[in-house]
Amino acid sequence: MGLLLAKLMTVFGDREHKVIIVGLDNAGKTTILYQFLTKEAVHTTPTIGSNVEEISVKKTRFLVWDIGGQEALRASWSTYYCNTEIVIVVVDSTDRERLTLTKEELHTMLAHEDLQNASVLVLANKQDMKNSMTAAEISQNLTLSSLTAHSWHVQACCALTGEGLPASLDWMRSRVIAN
Ligand SMILES: Nc1nc2c(ncn2[C@@H]2O[C@H](COP(=O)(O)OP(=O)(O)OP(=O)(O)O)[C@@H](O)[C@H]2O)c(=O)[nH]1
Ligand SMILES: [Mg+2]
Repeated sequence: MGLLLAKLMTVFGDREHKVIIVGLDNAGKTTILYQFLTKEAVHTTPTIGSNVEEISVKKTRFLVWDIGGQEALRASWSTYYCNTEIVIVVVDSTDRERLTLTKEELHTMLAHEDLQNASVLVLANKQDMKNSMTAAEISQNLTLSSLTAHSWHVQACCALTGEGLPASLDWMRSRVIAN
């Protein structure tokens, strides 16, 4: 009965779902957060700490935490994990040099017990840049297929235009409804 009630509350939008946005500095996390919220590209500065906004998609409410990605801030990511239902990992698709570092951060993060039930959305951002890697290349380099314990999805996007972001929100909504 409790489970049924929780599911009905999810469908009818009474419960807020916690989402965190992580990824290396300069990946485009804050730009994505505000593109989700305002459907516009905002001017950003490097995030020290975090930003948090509520985003509604067809009555499903997400509380979305955008966390600073600079090296010194990454150790604090774990303080945001508790009760997270969806982890968004933003990748700068032009940043080939640091993709291995992203891979390490991703797999370390997903081994954390607080994220055992979280779904993972990888956003291959900056697709407007002509030298960007494709979503498939990023998926392969991050070895996403090895993530058997987590539901995951990779989506190409451009935070400046918003391309790919509505599809991302639809996937997020389908995940929380399925759970
Ligand atoms: N060309 C292009 N630039 C982008 C895109 N998304 C973000 N940027 C730019 O990338 C830079 C960094 O964006 P932010 O959103 O501040 O990056 P961040 O991941 O929040 O960085 P930290 O807060 O330091 O972790 C900014 O100059 C953005 O305008 C994109 O899709 N295409
Ligand atoms: Mg930021």
